[in-house]
Amino acid sequence: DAPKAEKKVTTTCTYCGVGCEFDLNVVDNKVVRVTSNPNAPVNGMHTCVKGRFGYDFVHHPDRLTKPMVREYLLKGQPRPSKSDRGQWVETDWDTALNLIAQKMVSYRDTYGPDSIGVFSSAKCTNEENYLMNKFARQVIGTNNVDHCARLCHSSTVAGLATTLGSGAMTNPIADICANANSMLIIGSNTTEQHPVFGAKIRQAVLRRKVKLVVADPRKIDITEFAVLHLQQKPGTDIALVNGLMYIILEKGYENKVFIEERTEGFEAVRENVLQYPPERVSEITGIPVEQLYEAVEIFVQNAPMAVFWAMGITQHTVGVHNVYALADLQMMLGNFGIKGGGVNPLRGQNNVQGACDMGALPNVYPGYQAVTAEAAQKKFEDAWGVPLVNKVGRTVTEMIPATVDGSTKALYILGENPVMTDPDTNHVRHCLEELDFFVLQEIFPSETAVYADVLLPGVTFVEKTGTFTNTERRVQMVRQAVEPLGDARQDWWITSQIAKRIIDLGNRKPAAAPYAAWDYQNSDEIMKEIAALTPSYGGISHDRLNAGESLHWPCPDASHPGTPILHIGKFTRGKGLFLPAIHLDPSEMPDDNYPMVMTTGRVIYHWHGGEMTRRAKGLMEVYGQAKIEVSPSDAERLGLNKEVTKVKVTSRRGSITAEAWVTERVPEGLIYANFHFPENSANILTKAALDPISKIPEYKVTAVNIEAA
Ligand code: MGD
Ligand code: SF4
Repeated sequence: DAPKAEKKVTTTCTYCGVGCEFDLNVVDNKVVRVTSNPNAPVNGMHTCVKGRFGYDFVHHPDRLTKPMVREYLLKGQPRPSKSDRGQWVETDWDTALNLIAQKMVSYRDTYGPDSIGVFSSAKCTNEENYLMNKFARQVIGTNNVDHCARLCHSSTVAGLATTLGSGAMTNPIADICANANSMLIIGSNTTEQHPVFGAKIRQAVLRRKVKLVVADPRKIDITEFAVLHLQQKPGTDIALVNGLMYIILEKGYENKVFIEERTEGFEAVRENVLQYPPERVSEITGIPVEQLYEAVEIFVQNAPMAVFWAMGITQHTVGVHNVYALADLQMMLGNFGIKGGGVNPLRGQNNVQGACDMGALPNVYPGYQAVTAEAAQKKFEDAWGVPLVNKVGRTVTEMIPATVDGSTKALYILGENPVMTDPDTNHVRHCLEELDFFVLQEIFPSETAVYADVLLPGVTFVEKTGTFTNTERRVQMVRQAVEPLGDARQDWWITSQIAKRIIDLGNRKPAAAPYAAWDYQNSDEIMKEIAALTPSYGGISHDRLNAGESLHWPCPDASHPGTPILHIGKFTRGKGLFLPAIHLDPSEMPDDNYPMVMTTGRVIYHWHGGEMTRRAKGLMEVYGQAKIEVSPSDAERLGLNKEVTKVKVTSRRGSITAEAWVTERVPEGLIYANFHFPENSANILTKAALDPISKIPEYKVTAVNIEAA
């Protein structure tokens, strides 16, 4: 029996982009349980298993509680060897922070600001992400700042920003579930990855008889609620969506008035789509022609239709074109700026939407103000008191490989675990060995920490105050419930201390300017600076959120109620831009040596690199080791049985061995693996093949060989 709660603190979940709110029950500075809060705007009384039971990582003995520096640095000696950075020594904050400042100034002076890279964190608050953007740009003088959106929805942000002018979800989930008459879920395992949304969609299907079409290479759980499951081969979504548009045009179902009045570029898409007749599409995708016609009838007879997608669409070398195709489809049907419609990319991390909004991206300041736009550059130069660069910086997927030729010399990473989560783990390890100087700000000694020179103890979401922005663009409070463990500090405090010391030590001193300083006393002050410089957050404040308001950006001023639905009357960019999407094969196709396809993702019980969920007892009891989904026919061919339960999977980059889960969720020729456990992470196998526009890796298609182990 858990003891009676001393106090309850309402906060926002740290795991996924749904943004559930709940109460942390605290006794003796310890969270003892999570209980529902009926006023929670997105989820009401509902949470998923991670939100409810996944919190014991907070008090886990592995937590970092002291700054740590490698012994060789404290002794002023050379690094023991490339692959060995030597002993950790616990130290005090001043020693660690001063050392970082000296090193960063020396790299900037010797090799230039672009020799330093900054990774921000979608696990951290808006306020902390804003500071990481300011740190890179104002303090260091580089646009080399990015975060894990690069691995997740960079294709969405790039694709929708070009076609619509705004890269975010257009309609809130409550609106869609109340007003859509049909839905297309394409490349989103909604019930496992956004569980509370998955439950709401199921309810809409059961109670309102919404017609659900699921397009997914796997028979994921939500297909049970679908009237139609389109089971395309991985990497063929462009052909599928172009094929649907072909049929829409063939039948004359396109919304001519909407196309005429609200869009441009339609002719180019019409011509492109004519290259995708249903027979060709069926050949590329493996979907029967009749099902393509059936899907179109469902969407047209049951308007409005809302589209949902996630990483099944974005994590491809054609990720951006996948997004163009879905935006084109919805423009063709006129499903924008209305209740129950729109394009709805489901963002993964709790605050990946906010981290993008806050300018933790190499091409934009907060609020998507382009670094290449003169007016934006001047605005931030005037605000921060330093000259800024107008050249787009490097992405996460470029900064790490750039260690090999020495263009990245030093990295400052906040709350990311690239050794587990970037593609091609062996190569990532090699690249991190090449780094001269690496500061990691974490809550745990992660797999990536092996390569760090300084390890700074940040705090978890229950020890900090600030805001997260959920996938619906809804800004919500995160409230401190317990005191930080040991000497751990709020992440915004740590970044500010490093910034101040670099400014004091170096020769890049800001002129007097309204937001030049780093003297924040709390995260509320940072939010005021964000609001002043970010038009879409202009009216957002901790005061309004603490008073019970739930605000969707754009919210330009203090009296604005927020904007739940985007593109009403006109698109953010003016007219919606139709852009042709061209089908190309994935970077790796199966061949004689690697005849199977592996696709990858998470399972409901774990979170990405697993640092937090592998330290949650309840979750480990249910899912304590990696399992690879294998189809019954492949299992039979491989000779899997009660005694032979493991498989060895090999790609051109490495191999892993793990338990097989023989299941009809995957068709013959396809396996599904996750990246939660270091010894058999799918990323040992994946390839760093990037979309040329968004630079996202193709996590969803890898050619592999599989044998019984
Ligand atoms: P996480 O495991 O969430 O993944 O990539 P990452 O962001 O690297 O790492 C976050 C780290 O932050 C953890 O180590 C955690 O301990 C730490 N942390 C948590 N809270 C805090 C805090 O408040 N302060 C600090 N300082 N640290 C904190 C995720 C990335 O992975 C994403 S977003 C996607 S969508 C990709 N998906 C994907 C896939 O589908 N397949 C494959 N094969 N790989 C993938 N990798 C990608
Ligand atoms: Fe947390 Fe997402 Fe689960 Fe809600 S659905 S409790 S936000 S992990």
